[in-house]
Amino acid sequence: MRAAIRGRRRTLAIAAAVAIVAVVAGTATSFGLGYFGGSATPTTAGGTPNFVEQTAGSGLSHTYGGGDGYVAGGGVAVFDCNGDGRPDVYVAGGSNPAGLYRNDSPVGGKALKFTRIPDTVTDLTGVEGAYPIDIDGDSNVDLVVLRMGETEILRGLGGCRFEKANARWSFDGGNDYATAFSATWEGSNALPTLAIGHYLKLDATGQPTRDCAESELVRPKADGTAFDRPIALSPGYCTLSMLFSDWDLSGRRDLRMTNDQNYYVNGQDQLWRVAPGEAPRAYTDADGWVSLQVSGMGIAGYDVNGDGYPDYYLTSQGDNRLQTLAAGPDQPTYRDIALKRGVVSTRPGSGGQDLPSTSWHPEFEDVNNDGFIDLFVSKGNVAEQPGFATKDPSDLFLGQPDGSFKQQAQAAGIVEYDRGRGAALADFNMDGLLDLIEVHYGAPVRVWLNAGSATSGEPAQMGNWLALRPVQTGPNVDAVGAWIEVKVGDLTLRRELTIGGGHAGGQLGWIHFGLGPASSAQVRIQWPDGQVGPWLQVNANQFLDIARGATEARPWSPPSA
Ligand SMILES: [Ca+2]
Ligand SMILES: [Ca+2]
Ligand SMILES: [Ca+2]
Ligand SMILES: [Ca+2]
Repeated sequence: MRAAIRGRRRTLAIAAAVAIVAVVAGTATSFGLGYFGGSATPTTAGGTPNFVEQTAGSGLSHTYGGGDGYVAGGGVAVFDCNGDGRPDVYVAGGSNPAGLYRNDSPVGGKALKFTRIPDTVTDLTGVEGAYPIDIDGDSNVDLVVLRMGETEILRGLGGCRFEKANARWSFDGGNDYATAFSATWEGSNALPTLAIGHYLKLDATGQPTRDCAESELVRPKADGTAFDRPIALSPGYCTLSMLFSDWDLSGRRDLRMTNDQNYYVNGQDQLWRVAPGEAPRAYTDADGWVSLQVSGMGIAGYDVNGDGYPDYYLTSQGDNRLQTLAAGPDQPTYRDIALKRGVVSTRPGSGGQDLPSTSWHPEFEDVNNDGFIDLFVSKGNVAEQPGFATKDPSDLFLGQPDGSFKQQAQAAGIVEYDRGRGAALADFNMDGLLDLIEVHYGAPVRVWLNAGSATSGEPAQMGNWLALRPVQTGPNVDAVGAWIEVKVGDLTLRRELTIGGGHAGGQLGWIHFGLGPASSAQVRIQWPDGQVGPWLQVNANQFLDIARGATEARPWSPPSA
């Protein structure tokens, strides 16, 4: 009996090995779509996806607006507030109340549907933006809500309900013009380290002055139950976006801040060295840091040039930047490759105005699932700022096999002339195509369904994809700081899991990868403490949970409609 079982196991093992060899050779045809090979390397650019606006009828009826104190906010947080796996949204309102919208889009359907969840806890006024983060690791996502006034931590209770939690965690929410946020878990701390970005100082009446405020770093107390007093990140240069990221792959996450040159004097963008147990310190030219002055609005990190180190896209007015590590990981020396790669985006891509653009939220995602990363950039005039385009539509740059990007906003169907602010690319109907939500200043939020290659009717897939969710035991249950690697033939896609960046809002949840023609891939997680998991063989077109220590990825099925 024992021998028989052993014999059978060996047969299975051999069969599995043969299957893997077949997949690697690209000859497996037992799964996947038609002629598509198993782990075929993406080599050709996909087509332009067709985004169909569905704002009317989506149930998402919301406008961000207000006076001078709200021209620079307008963020949206995308995360799952009720544990059904579908991404929900929390949208800033400025002087209007913010709004929580539960995602009720039918799974795999062709209509985006949202339901407003009214609640005095979340219907806050004065909201500039918000970022999702599970601060206490209880698997209910919490929110850090950036405001004109007190920054509020809202603790998730499940079922899209929240409670105010500043007092619970001794968090000093201050009374500021908060516009940026990022977070990281330092060492084995039970609570994260938070960075709150402040824009302008407020006067005695709470109105913005023209002087830059200092931002702050908030670390947990040693006993892990509460936050310590904020540490000023001085000097402050009017910060509009910040991002903890392991720029040198050292395992330490430093804090990049992009700052608005319209207000500072002798200022610049900043990179703070944040090492456990040490005071934060801004890198200087003596460290190799190159001074950079931009009208910094947003940050997005992605390894665009494939050298293993993240590059950083910075939105500005006139010319955006794509900063790449220039002299190896020993020094934070960056040079610009935005022009070379086709993403400088100085002027509007359409609309006919030959005036500089104003860019806000950048986001790297693969919207056509071809295996080449794409870049969305929201745009819009500050208010009525002269000298800058007023018809300034958002950009969609599609990544090409040669590493350049091609503007396709018009062809994709997302061109409109409201003043764009925060945004998110997320798969709201769970069909493997990333949909789009965009907040505007003084005009309604818009949502678009990504219908892929379909011009009408049912969405049609463009390429294969994966949606991955790494999970580990607490405190940092969502593995913020991990790197996800996806090997597709000869191509390895890598993403760093971060909280922060963008413009006044971010996402927590499924991490999306386009696979192009490949119907299978290998995935691997480098966990936040540096431990590297095994390569896991997975089939395409699935949602997969990857638990730390597991020897296979666990398929997750969305609830049926
Ligand atoms: Ca949900
Ligand atoms: Ca929580
Ligand atoms: Ca793409
Ligand atoms: Ca979708």
